[in-house]
Amino acid sequence: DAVKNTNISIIGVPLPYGADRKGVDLGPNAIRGANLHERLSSLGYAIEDLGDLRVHRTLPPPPTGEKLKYLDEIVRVNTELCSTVAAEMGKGRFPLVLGGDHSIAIGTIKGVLQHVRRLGVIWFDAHTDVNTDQTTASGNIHGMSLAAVLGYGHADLTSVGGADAKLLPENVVIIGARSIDPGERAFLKAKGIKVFTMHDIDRHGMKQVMEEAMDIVSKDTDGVHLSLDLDGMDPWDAPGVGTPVSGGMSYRESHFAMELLFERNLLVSAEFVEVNPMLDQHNKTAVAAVELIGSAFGERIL
Ligand code: NNH
Ligand code: MN
Ligand code: MN
Ligand code: MN
Repeated sequence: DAVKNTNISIIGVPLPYGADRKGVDLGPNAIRGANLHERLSSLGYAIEDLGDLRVHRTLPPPPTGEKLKYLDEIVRVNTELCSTVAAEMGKGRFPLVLGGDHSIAIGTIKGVLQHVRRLGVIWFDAHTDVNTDQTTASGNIHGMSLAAVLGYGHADLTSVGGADAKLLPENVVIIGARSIDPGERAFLKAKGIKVFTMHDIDRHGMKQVMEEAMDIVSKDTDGVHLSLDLDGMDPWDAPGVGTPVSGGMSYRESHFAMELLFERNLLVSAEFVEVNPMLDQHNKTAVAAVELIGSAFGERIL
């Protein structure tokens, strides 16, 4: 078992272009505003907040039908994120990345892979994000990030941080899925990626799902990354997301999942993405993100 890392580096990535929706760029500060630092400090962690990566504020809209919207800026920011994450891990610190849209998983995971070659990933999401430019209906790159880190999709995305550093499909689990595109279904089947859908959570309960999930991602790996898309939660508890889907993980289910994750002490890195304060109610979604972070880092009710 890894020794608990008490040094956390916070990296904000105010990137909205992968979701092509205004407001996700405000996510990192909304999460900070929900008392992230205080929460982690009170748990005994030493925090260093590196601030936000620089993201262009305005870009010309992509042509209609574009299958890789804002590709260049997304690649540029993810490349910088990759080096930042790798540098922090090189100092023995735990990178905690705040989104921004889910395309930032490309930079985060590629950076982590530079230190943990045999990496497991837990992907909490209503979606499965395994589209490519060949299968996407939206052209939104946040729906392609998991495919990219597995080595599939446009070469500019798969080569961020080096094309040969990639995740193995048997070391990835997706939890909470309930909106899967036809091309994604085929991809998941072909690669044999384990998906715990909302149906599985209903049927077996979060305890069994998490135990199985953690067994899978920890088998023949040296660390686990948590990539948590807030739209995995039910929109009742996390309304401030760009693509809400009904029937998600409840407040307690998602907290319980984080508590179980902490007990196994598997995490080497984490990211919390897709918080959109412009679509939120009283910063509820950012508050939920901070509460989930608290649970993942050891907070207990009693
Ligand atoms: N699957 C859809 C797409 O590729 C939606 C993706 N939206 C997300 N993913 N929020 O997590 O466009
Ligand atoms: Mn996602
Ligand atoms: Mn999603
Ligand atoms: Mn494995």
